[in-house]
Amino acid sequence: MSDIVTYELQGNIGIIRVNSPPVNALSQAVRQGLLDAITTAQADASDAVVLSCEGRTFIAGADITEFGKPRREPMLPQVLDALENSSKLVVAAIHGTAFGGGFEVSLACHYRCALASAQVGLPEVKLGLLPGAGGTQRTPRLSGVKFALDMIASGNPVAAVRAREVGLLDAIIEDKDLLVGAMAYAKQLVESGAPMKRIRDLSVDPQSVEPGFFEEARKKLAARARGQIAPDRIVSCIEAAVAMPMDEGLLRERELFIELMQSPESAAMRHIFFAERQAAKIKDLPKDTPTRNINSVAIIGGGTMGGGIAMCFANVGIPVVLVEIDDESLQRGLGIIRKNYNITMQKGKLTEDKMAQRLALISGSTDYADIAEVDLVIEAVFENLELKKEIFAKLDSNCKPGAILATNTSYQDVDAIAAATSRPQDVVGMHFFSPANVMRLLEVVRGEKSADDVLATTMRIGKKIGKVCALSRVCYGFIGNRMLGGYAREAQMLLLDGCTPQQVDSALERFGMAMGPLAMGDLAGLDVGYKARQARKELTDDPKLFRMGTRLVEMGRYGQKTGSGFYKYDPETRRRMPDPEVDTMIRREAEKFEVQQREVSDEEIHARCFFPLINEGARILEEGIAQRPSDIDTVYVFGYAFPAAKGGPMYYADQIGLDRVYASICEFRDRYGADYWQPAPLLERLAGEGKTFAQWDAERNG
Ligand code: 3H9
Repeated sequence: MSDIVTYELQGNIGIIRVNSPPVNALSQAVRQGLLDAITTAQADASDAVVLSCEGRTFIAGADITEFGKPRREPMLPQVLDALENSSKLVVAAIHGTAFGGGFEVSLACHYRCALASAQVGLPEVKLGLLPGAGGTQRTPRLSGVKFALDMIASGNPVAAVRAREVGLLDAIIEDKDLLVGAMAYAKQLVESGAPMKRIRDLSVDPQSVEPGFFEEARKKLAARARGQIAPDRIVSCIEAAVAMPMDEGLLRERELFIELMQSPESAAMRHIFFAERQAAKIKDLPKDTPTRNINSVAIIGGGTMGGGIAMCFANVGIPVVLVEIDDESLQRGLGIIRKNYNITMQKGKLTEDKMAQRLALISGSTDYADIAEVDLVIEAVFENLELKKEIFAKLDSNCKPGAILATNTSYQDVDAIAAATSRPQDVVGMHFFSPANVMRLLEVVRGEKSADDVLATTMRIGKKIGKVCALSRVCYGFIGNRMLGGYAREAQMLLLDGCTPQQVDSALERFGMAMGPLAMGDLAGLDVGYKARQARKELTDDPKLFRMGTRLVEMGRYGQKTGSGFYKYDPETRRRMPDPEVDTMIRREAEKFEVQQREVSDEEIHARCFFPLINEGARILEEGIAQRPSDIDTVYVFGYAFPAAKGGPMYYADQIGLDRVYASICEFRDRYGADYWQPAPLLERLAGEGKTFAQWDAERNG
């Protein structure tokens, strides 16, 4: 037997231990080890077998690194059959996260016990997949159809106590030592003559499913699936669990699992899974770079952004001081935080106790002397470089040596801000996205002089507060906002060419964007972009540039906050509606600029909006602003709601071919001018060599 899976007999209990760091994923070696261990147990003196894992978690799923590679026996279903058909009673002992194939392993056991802190889940949908080792058939047999469908289609984890309530777990182990508790539980089952509970022997009562239930579920899921097929196939599997005997249901599940495994959508989502984890790694920093302790935080500025950031820290138990210029602003800021928590509580997502605990961690001050001892300060005031410099000079004279001084700026020069202090090595950018307590992305901006341990600490704390971190060097707008310029520009240019706002937005939403750029402009406020453009002297003075946004602001249409922008908004529901007044304005502008309006295809809308993203991404890579193409994908998926099922803009470009992207950009340059369209040198080179961004990245890293 391997070291990865061991088996030993203690008294009348056999113990299978999986030890395959970091997360005990079901690699070929683990599958083989499990099969060998359960086979051994059949012939020894054990009355029952406990399956447990070493390290931080129970089996966290199939080994995703093996996907797309040649099959290597034994396959997981064979291992599960051996567990389920074992003549000795098998008890899974769960700690950490029993996810995907890991939870499916436990479902093939006869009983499941877990620590209260454990979670179970079937997150395959987040990889464009479905549970492919019986999860769709066994889960509804235990928890009922509705719970199973919610759990599998959302991919969200279920806390052990809840899982016990719905029947997915049989016992919660109170003992601190899970193995001791699980062995006692197994003994008790043996002594009480508990039956070998094989979930396959249960069935789902068809009467428990209301007529039309699956149709309705399909419709709801399609509305939020943004073109993904996995949710639909999950419904088909659960339907099979109700309508078919176990073996037929398993076959159906396998067939649909294989279909998804081969889909471009799953390949893209798996790319994002690894891209997300890779993005947090800083190439030139050794793994063992020391980090500083962060036990207290101050936020300068109690506006929407500052308040949201404060909540991120309070949510993980770190005390935060919110600093404002006067008491009135402070009370307003604290009031917004309270209101936000209240809304979450009313939605049932937070208990009153938890809310009180979190609020108690947030205090306020108007005096910098009160933040002298904090470990991390995040400045979140409005975008004015002079003001930020002033604040950093004040932080420099008030904060203890070694405190990390971070700015949440979206655009400003982090090096100029750092230069306002005597300790630029302690300064870093932490660019949160709004609403900061919800959005997953955190761009960590590395200043010229940011110290290694400051960067390593910022990455660590970012992960602690639940963010997906990606590193950017300093430039205007960093990775995300810098790339966005051309995307937003073309969305408006398309209007001049004859598109309506809803045509542009819908085409991009059909592609999978959560919200089209014009509707997004209305949400953010058109006046915000208008003011930012006025401050940017380097922009071309072509009057057509952002003409529509400018005209709308001049008309007093700032977006949702004034009830109208590119659209008009229902005051009750905030639903967007096309506005004939906007269509007329667009036509007039086109006439003025002598633009011949025409029919524009979805394909052109995609190319005009996404290719500038890709082109700027190529420049960002060449300049070393982003470390890797996959970091850019991470930024776009987690910060800008680019569909994960398309893998991010750089991955998408690789799939459609850089030669095609390059050729289109050249065509647009000939049509619209080189001020707007100029292929990035890296794109031009790779297109010529027939390479992808991923290949370029792999070659660079040897
Ligand atoms: C499946 O199970 C299909 C089956 O239904 C059917 C089969 C027939 N495989 O996230 P972390 C690596 S689909 C390989 O930073 P955390 C990860 O890349 C799978 N590697 O840790 C990273 O590597 P590195 C269903 C994996 O503590 C390291 O482990 N399961 C896998 O923040 C640490 O990861 C899932 O989708 C894997 N399955 O979170 C669960 N998982 O250090 C996916 C992780 O080189 N995993 N790695 O960068 C997770 O959700 C989180 O990793 C977990 C730990 C919550 C477990």
